[in-house]
Amino acid sequence: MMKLDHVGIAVSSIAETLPFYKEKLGLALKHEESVPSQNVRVVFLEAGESSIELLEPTGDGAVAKFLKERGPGLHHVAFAAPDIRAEMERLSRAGAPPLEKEPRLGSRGHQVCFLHPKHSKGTLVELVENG
Ligand code: CMX
Repeated sequence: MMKLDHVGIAVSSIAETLPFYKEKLGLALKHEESVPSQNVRVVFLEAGESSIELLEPTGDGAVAKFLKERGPGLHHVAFAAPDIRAEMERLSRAGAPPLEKEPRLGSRGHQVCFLHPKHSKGTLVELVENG
C-alpha cells in the first residue's frame, strides 16, 4: 500500500502563511529549501508520519502558473515510492505514465516524478523515493 509522504500547498507568500500552520495548528517546521530548477521556495512542516509542504514561487514555473490560474491551495499529493523506477514502469504499463521518463532530483535531495492531474481526474500526484 502506498504511504502519503506529503501534501503540497501553493501559496503566494510562505512568510504570510506559516503562522497559521505553526502557531494556530502547532505544526513544527522541519525543513526549508530553495529549488532553483522549479523556481520555488519550499518549507516542510511535520504532520504525523506525513508532511505539509508550502510552495512559494520565486519565478516563472509550474507553481507561479498554478497560482495565477487557480489561486492558492492544494497543489499536489505525494506518495513515497521505495523503488521509484519500478513504480514509474508499473504506472506506465497501467496507463498512467509519469510526466518524466526518468526520476529527477526534487527537494530534500530525493528522486521524484509527477503524474498529470488528468490521470486522477484533477489532482497532481508526485512520487518520492526517500529510502
Ligand atoms: N493540480 C491540479 N490541476 C492542475 C495543476 C495542479 N497542480 N496544475 C495544472 N492543473 C490543471 C490546469 O488547471 C489545467 O486544467 P484545465 O484543463 O481544466 O484548464 C490543466 O491541468 C492543464 O494542463 P496542461 O496544459 O497539460 O499543463 P500546465 O502547463 O498547466 O501544467 C503540469 C500542468 C501538471 C503538467 C505542470 O504543472 C507540471 O509539470 N507539474 C510538475 C512539476 C511541478 O509541479 N513542480 C512544482 C513542485 C516542485 C516541488 O514540489 O519541489
